Amino acid sequence: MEQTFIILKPSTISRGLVGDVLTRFQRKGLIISGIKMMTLNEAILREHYAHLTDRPFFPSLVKSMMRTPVIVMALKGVDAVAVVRSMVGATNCRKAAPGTIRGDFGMSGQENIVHASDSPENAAIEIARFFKPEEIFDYDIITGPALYAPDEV
Ligand code: IDP
Ligand code: MG
Repeated sequence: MEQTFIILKPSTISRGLVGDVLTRFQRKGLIISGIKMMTLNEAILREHYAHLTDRPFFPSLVKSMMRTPVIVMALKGVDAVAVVRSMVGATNCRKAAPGTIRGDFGMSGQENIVHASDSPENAAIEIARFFKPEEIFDYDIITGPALYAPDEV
């Protein structure tokens, strides 16, 4: 089953929204396969946001991502990457549709609550960047037959 990678950003930690955001993912039926709190540094952020290093807002983004510890997660589900991106919404919270996480919880382009992987390939790279193999868990969930039809998994 597909996995995606999420960061609950310092905006989520500072504003006390961890539970609200996590609840959305769990209610949707995504399975937490890894979760931990960590402090990010400039080196890992330069890798993670390599596509943005020459953008004028990059120094501000790095500073923002190091303002508090973050919570990183791996979430598992059928089509997990696309499902989570649609739940998260557009990058700028002011433009994100109501009903999405960014649309419901934020007002900023930079302070936009969560990171979510944009492809299965990048999800695998990001999970390997932020987690040790032994921090990712594969387990059966008791709701299995209520969550997917047999031919979906
Ligand atoms: P995404 O998070 O929706 O995938 P990316 O383009 O990958 O968006 O950008 C990564 C992060 O960089 C965003 O989530 C946001 O925090 C920040 N960012 C992107 N564009 C801007 C901008 O124009 N101004 C300030 N911050 C930005
Ligand atoms: Mg991105």
